[in-house]
Amino acid sequence: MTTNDVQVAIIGAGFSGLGAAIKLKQNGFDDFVLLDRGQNFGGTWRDNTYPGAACDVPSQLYSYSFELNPNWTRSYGHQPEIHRYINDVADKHGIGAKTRWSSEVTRAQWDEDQSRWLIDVTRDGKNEQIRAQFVVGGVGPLCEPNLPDIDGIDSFGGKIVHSARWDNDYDFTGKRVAVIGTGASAIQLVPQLATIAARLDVYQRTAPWIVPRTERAYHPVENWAFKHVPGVQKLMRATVYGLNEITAFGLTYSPKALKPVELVCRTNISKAIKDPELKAKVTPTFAIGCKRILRSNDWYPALARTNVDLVTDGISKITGSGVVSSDGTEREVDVIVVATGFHVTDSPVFDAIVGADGRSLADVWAEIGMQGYKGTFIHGFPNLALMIGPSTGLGHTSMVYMIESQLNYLVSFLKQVREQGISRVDVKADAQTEYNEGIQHNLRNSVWVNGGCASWYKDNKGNITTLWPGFTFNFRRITKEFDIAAYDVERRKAAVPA
Ligand code: N01
Repeated sequence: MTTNDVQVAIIGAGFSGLGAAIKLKQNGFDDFVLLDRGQNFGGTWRDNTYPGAACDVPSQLYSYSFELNPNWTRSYGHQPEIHRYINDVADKHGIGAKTRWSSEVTRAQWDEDQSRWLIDVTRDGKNEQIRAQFVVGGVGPLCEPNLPDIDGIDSFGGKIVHSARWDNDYDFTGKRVAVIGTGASAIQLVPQLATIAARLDVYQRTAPWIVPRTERAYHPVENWAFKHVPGVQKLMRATVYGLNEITAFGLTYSPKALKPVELVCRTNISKAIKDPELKAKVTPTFAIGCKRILRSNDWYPALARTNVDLVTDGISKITGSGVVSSDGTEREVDVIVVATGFHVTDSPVFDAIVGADGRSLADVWAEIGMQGYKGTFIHGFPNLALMIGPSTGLGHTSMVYMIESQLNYLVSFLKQVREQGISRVDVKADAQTEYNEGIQHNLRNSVWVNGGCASWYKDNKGNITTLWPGFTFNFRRITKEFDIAAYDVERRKAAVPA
């Protein structure tokens, strides 16, 4: 088995990993490698190719600030366009040459004697090891599909496809389809399938709140202005950012402030659905914002179609030929689409990362919950920076903003490493604990805690460990400079004069 030495190994070539690679290169940290199990850049935007896949964050916010995209064709980007943007940025910065594709990281273990991370990689079926001083984890929280544990699912004789592992060669035309789930992915793919499927049964466990999607095509004059008139796109971006931050106030501090949004959603339902029974089924029973607020204009019209059935009885089992709901009805189908989300707080990736005391992230977090410091460093896991780590998720604006805040922190950290000859850092346990107490304190009045819903924002103990509570500019502020006082630091020993 070959072993390669690098200063920094970046895992994952999505927005986080690519951003890290660009920032490292720009700041003179050239000794790095980017590892990804896929074949091109994009991460979740490469993997989610289901029909209708699009972003529910305005396109003006869905780019790096240092690579604005004047060519967005719409006010909300669709998957092919976002995927293309990410790959164009990677090309422009020459990151492909630093990237190893088809490289699946199976384990990363901190070796105290060598003061290095030992990273096991399977590449095209062969095993390799990479020895790195620092690891940047850019695998993202939405990378491991969650397959529902439903009785009999393995016995289904037809096709099963997860929304994040779409089979674009399969023709849904004229098929009898069941879709399990009514989250962000399902509400985008169901309206598309509804127009071609013979029959579509949508299995809803919890009705989501849905606001209208104010999507429009950009006029060529707007694209021209984005490209040629200095400041226009930046001003538009700043305006959209500011408007979105208002929602953060309601979500975190005053859920009552979201009532007008709820009214908009109720009107949305009333306009599209006349049948009182269906209307009752699609009206959520928890406070708006507790689960991600979704955006769609075609979800309710799709449910109102004659070939679509919204099933709310719950699934009791899956047979060889169909889905049985809790009232005993079996609906036969050719294909089951599972739009059931991702392993967020229980990702298998956490088992593969093993820290200084031989315990994995999964072991540690099983004990204390998914905790970190500034979403990036984890006590006991020296020299590891996680992108979109604990308490960095958002319900109201672009994750790219959070990623760029973490990139600032990462670069500031690496600059101090370079300037001060730092060989090992580990965030102090008490700094991490205090930080997380602050997060939980800020969450206490939030809709995520008090809104009366179950969501993937919570871990299995019911704690919210995925979300950043409050305004994102506060996260930008606390990640501006690497605050070395919060860390235990070891420096390289000075060379002994001969
Ligand atoms: O997954 P989800 P998603 N039996 O976890 C249901 C991002 N995203 O892929 O609500 C029956 O939200 C589950 O029911 P319930 C975005 O951050 C972004 O849709 O738990 N049903 C729910 O309805 C989003 O939040 C974009 O009761 C089961 C659904 O499956 C995240 O990805 C687009 C079940 C899962 O919803 C995940 O979205 C798409 C079971 N056993 C996604 N298990 C953008 O536009 C689960 N469900 C940026």
